[in-house]
Amino acid sequence: MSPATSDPISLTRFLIEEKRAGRINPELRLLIEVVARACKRISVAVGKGALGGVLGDAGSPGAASINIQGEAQKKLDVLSNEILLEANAWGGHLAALASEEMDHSQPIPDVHPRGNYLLLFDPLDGSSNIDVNVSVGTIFSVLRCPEGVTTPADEHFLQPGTAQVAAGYCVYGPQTTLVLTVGHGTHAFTLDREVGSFMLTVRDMRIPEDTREFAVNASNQRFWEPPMQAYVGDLLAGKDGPRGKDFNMRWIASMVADVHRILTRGGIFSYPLDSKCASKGGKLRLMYEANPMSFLVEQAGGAASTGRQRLLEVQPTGLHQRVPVFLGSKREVEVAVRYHLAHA
Ligand code: AFP
Ligand code: FBP
Repeated sequence: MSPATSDPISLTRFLIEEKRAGRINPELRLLIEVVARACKRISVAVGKGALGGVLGDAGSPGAASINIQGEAQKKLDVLSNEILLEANAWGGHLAALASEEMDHSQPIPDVHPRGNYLLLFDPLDGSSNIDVNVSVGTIFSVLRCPEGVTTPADEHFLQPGTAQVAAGYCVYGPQTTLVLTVGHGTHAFTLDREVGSFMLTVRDMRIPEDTREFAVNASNQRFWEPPMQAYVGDLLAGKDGPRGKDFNMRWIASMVADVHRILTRGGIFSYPLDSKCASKGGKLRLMYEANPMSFLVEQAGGAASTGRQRLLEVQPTGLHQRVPVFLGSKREVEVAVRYHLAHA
């Protein structure tokens, strides 16, 4: 991982240089700038917390607002969704957008010009953390609108993760950090709050191939499949067990924050199949969480799998489809996959 040079590079300059290098076109450049601008607004709202009146559940007392996932929405979920929708409606770079918080995708209204890209986002991931002042984030994924489609619908979004042209997340923590890939490495930009610009702080993040750290919600242990029981059992056995080394565990319950730690210092993140979520296919969302994070992780030298298949090759069948997820340090993900394939 190479630290940023002494010559400060803003996100705007970085994107112009990517365009000059022929890695992105002007439309994609604008799209990323608009998403980054929306993330700045969300960062301000998250930072205000109770002072901005944005904590707590959306809806009225006794009648919580429920999203398509069947989860009670937080006020900041709704606000972040509105910020992203409004910011992306009029720029002419998008054909349609889809959000984890909305039942269906939305084509860009006819009053605005339509572009060639499809944008998917989870406006505020890890929202159970908002009210307790722990890191949350925004995740996004960009696909091409299929050729000849003028009014995109849900089915046009059902492209495998390998078709993504860009992906990223913004983590709202002690710092606000945007992590981005356009398919040529994974790069981190820290928000300079005084200047209001995202500045390149890590070019080419690299995830160590080996690790001694894992992230899982251990309270689900009794619901896991046998291969996951065996895998974590061996991690916990430490240096006296078959793995021959001690492992540490971290779980923030905010995928953005957990993945950011793993991109920064290695580790394996897992949300496996369990008997509570088996009928849904898993807990995490393929299109809004697993695919963009897998793209970022692979571009940083890591790996991402369902336990049985490369995540980016899963053919989506629904906009809100769920999948099991294992991602992070390459060799550790390979070990987790071996346990799953051995029990196939
Ligand atoms: P919310 O955005 O609904 O809080 O869900 C966050 C999340 O999808 C992901 O970011 C976490 O890794 C995971 O759920 C946490 O799951 P547990 O509640 O089982 O710990
Ligand atoms: P650091 O400040 O050195 O990171 O230590 C933090 C801490 O003392 C507590 O804040 C935290 O609950 C605990 O260590 C974490 O311990 P462990 O590493 O065993 O999970």
